[in-house]
Formats: sequence, C-alpha cells, structure tokens
Amino acid sequence: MADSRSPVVDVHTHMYPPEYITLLTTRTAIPLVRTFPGSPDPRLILLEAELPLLEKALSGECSGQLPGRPLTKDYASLPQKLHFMSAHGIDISVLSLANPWLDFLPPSTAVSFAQTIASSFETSCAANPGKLYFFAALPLTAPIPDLLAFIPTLLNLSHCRGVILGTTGLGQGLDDPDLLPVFEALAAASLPIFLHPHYGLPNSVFGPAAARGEYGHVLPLALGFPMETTIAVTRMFLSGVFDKVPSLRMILAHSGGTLPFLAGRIESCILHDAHLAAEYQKSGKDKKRRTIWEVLEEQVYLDAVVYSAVGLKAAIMASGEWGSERLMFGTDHPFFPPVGDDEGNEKWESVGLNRTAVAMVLGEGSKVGQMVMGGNAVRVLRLDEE
Ligand code: 5CU
Repeated sequence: MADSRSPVVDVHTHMYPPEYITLLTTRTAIPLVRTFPGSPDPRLILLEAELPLLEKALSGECSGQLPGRPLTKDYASLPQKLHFMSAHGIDISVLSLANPWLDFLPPSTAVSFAQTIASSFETSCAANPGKLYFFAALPLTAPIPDLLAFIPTLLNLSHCRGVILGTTGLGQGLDDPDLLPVFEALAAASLPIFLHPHYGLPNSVFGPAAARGEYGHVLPLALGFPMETTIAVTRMFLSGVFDKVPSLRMILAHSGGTLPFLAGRIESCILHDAHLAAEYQKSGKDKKRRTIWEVLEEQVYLDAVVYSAVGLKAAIMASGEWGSERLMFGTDHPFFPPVGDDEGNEKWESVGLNRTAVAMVLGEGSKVGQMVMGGNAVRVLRLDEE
C-alpha cells in the first residue's frame, strides 16, 4: 500500500559550504574560524557576545573556556547533513546558509560570492533530487541595482525556494524605505523570506557575568535572538511594509521570536499611542489600519523551532483561525548538538524537543501534526516540484 504520510520537512537547517568556511579562516574579525591549542576542532566564532572570550583566548589568557563553538563536520559536510536527516527521519531539508550570511562582505565581492554560495547549494540539491532545496543568501552589501539584478537570477536555480535574511537589511533595519524595492522584487519573484536573527541584543544588556562567560551562550541565544526577530518584524509592521508589499511572504525563525506572545501588547501600545493616533487620523488611515494579528494570518509563516508545547500553542494561536497551516517543523541543525554525556549521540535532543511539542499539541501522527511536520512546507514552498 502507498505511504499516505506527508514527508517530514526541515525548513530551518543550516550549512556553511566549504567556500564560506575557507573565507572565515582568512578573517581577523568575527565571523571567523580559529584553531586554539588544546581544542581538537577549529572554533567557529560568530557572535558579538563571544568577543570577550575571543579576546582572552587570543591574548593567551587562560579562562578554561574557549570562544564560539567547535567547527564539527555537521557545519559544512553534505554527507553529514544527509546522515543527520536519515537519523532523524527527515525526508526533505530546505538548506540555508547560517548566520551572519554575507553581511560582512565588501560591496565589490558581494554579488560574486553570493553567486558562488547559491551555486554550491544548487549543486548539492540537484545531486539529491527530491531531498534537498534551499533558501539563497542575498548580497546585501552590494550596490542596490546589483542586489536587485541578483534576485531574479535565483529563479534560474531550480531548487531555490526563497531567501534567508538577517535583520539589518542594508544597514538600517528592515523598516528602511530603501529596502522596499528589495521586498517588491522578492514578492514579484514569489520568493518568501526566511527571517533569521544573528545580532541579538547589545552585550551590555546581559551584564558582566555573561561577558565573563559565566552563563555560556544562554542569554544571547535564548533571549537576544528572539528579541531581535521580534523587534525587526515589529518595525516592519509599524512602518507599513506589509501594507506596501501585500504579496510579500515571510517565514519567521524560532516561531517568530516572542511575537506570538507580544502581539497583543504591541496592538495595545499602538491603540494607546497618542502620537500614532494623531498620525493615523491625519492620514485618514485609522479605519483601515491592519492589525499585527491580520499580518500574522495573511503574510507570515512561523517555523516550529520553539522547543515546547506552550510556545508552539502560542505560535499556532497567533497565526489565526487556520494557524496550524502556517507552522513548519525545523531543527536548527547544526546548532544545538548534544553535549556532555550525550555528545556523539546520533539523536539530537534539540530535534526531539521540537518533534515532541508538535505531537503534544496536535497529536502524534494526526493530520494537522503531519502538516506541521512537513505538509505545510511542501505546499508553501512547492517542494513537490523539482
Ligand atoms: O549557537 C549559535 O550561535 C547559533 C547561531 O549562531 N545560529 C543559529 O541559528 N542558532 C544558534
């Protein structure tokens, strides 16, 4: 009998192609790859929050803790990605370059390197028909005309299903009016944006103990990343991007950061803001104002990388009447590998937490559960088309 189960699709799964890793090994500022005495793997140092420990390590000061994370084969090896998929029952992965993408490239090389990275992903996907697709990274530091010319070329790559984007845009955030033509070009090409954080919150927010490395990566990753996404999308909403580009579609990483939880508060703050009320009245738009709830229901999808039933329920509820049709399973591989006694374990607890949340909220093997685990991604990202 034919298998009627929807495929399991991972929409949030990163890789650094070998060309990217090579570039990082030549760099002296983050992001970079460095080898340290006493560490079997080179270290991948990405985040500003990792700078205090990097400076200590480079000055030879021994704090007993190395900066960043070990650069294992999970980050760059395609066979390892396929192995991870098979170990976790994942049928299809939509690969994306991991943060900080191409944000640091000089304008003169941004487009050609973006092409190199997109071609590398396309080649990997084409070699694994039906199993791999990808979100391309945009050369955001390139001159705008070059960036706009790059977007339609992605349609020539048959496995490209959208773009991955950070929150800085062209340097001024995603509410920057100069970015509107980019959103329009992506919408015209039917390329959804997978929005992902990288910059978090300033180190000072986390205090001196965090700077000494006492809390590991917990504060920047658990709190800084989700707040960054929340702030970026709220700024887009307040500036009217979603109204100006109604066919723009976004998939928000980590179930929208804290957006599902804070959407009500955002709406209430808008309603009670005298300055905004006067502005809306002046423009005659107050009656037509779309709420953030409407934007979430109409233009936004959320991944299901939230690690708990409580978070997943909020994400589904915030996504409207048919909320479970707007959520898509993901793993965040190769980040959050097993540590301590679990190191080397084939099955990653981080993946299990997300899978269990779907089963708890929607029912193990249920029709809607299968949609979140893969059916929605197949529909939204056209993964049944090669
Ligand atoms: O652990 C980390 O630093 C990260 C990261 O950089 N990017 C990501 O997607 N997840 C975790």
